[in-house]
Amino acid sequence: MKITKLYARQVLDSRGNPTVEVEAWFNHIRATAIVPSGASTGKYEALELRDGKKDYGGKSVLKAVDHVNTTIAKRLVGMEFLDQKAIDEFLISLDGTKNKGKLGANAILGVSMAVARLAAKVRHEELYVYLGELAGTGKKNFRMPIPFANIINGGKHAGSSLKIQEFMIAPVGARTFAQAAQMCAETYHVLKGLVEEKYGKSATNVGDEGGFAPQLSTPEEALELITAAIKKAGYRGRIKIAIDAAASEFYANGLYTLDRPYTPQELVEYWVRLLKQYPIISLEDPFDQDDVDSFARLTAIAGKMKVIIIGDDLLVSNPERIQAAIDKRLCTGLLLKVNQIGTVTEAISAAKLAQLAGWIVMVSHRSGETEDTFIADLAVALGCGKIKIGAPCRTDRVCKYNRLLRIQDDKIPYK
Ligand code: 2PG
Ligand code: MG
Repeated sequence: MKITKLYARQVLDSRGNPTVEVEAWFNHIRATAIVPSGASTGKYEALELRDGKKDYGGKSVLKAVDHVNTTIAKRLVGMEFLDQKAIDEFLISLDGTKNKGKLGANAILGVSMAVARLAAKVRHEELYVYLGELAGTGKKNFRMPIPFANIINGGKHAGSSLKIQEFMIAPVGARTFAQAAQMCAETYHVLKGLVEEKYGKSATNVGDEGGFAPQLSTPEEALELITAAIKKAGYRGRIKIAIDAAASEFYANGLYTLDRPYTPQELVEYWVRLLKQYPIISLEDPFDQDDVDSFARLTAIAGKMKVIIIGDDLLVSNPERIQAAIDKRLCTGLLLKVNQIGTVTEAISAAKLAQLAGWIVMVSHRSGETEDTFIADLAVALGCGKIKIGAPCRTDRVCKYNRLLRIQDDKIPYK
């Protein structure tokens, strides 16, 4: 079965920035995909091609759209689409650069995801079933993931002075995904009340991922609020906490600037104190992407405390960087973002490599999202048991919860 038409257009993401939507066609059957976009992007990510002209403040993606409609369509129309690996390898070689900088990772990923959706559609399979086949997971390994809900937003995703980017809740004690979603939503609403009480009504405005963004300045303030909300919602012990520091964003000249400048060693000690004090189960990007010594130091300590250290900017979902991190024991978890690497096949390889090393894998959204729910299916297909999809607020986040609620009805077990 061959692709009969490929078409891309510019659409908008949740921040009102342009992004690439791709349609892949087989006769009258059409499958679409929309590419997400980050704000705290790692410096080793595949290249998101933006026009840099005056439209949309330099952010239009018409060049990437044009690459799909001309260079890529010219070669892909007529190609077998049931062979995802061949399609993705072809796209990689057509680009020819290491960071997908010629065609743009946004152009390539849009095509890669749309082709996978087309294949699932033509085979009358749910997307997660098809992705499971690509990953070689097998139906018995499909799992509903624990949602990691970012309910206090800071860093580049909010307008407060909180340097740490994400404070998440993880309903590890739920029995089903529906219960997990309910626990997140209820705690979120209790938190809203607490935030309003303490910081006033305007503090309940939300950041890019739907979490609240009150004027907090220390991580402890955020953790106290969340701990109180969990307790008041009645979920003490059943909801744990996770942090994404996105530390590359507050690192310069060898120092991390939080409430004051911290040396890498001071920051290691600070994290250990926080891990001891609060029910934190995972800590993402606690250090800058190049500060590998600190990653290794904290990972060794956190392992004994059963806390997962997750690499995001550090790994950029890139199998080569993941392998290096496995060898050097830099972390124990992979944050998997399809647009950091740029094709479905490479994203699946990244996940399998991490799983093989005994790491956990957490599939993740970007701060700039859309109505596309591809990552919900991917998490179920990989059976990885964890997904980061923001707060249960705003349709760009809620659509992932809702897709998972629908998949759950196929009787997929939780966790
Ligand atoms: C992160 C992500 C998603 P961004 O750092 O993990 O939460 O943010 O998409 O801005 O890189
Ligand atoms: Mg991150």
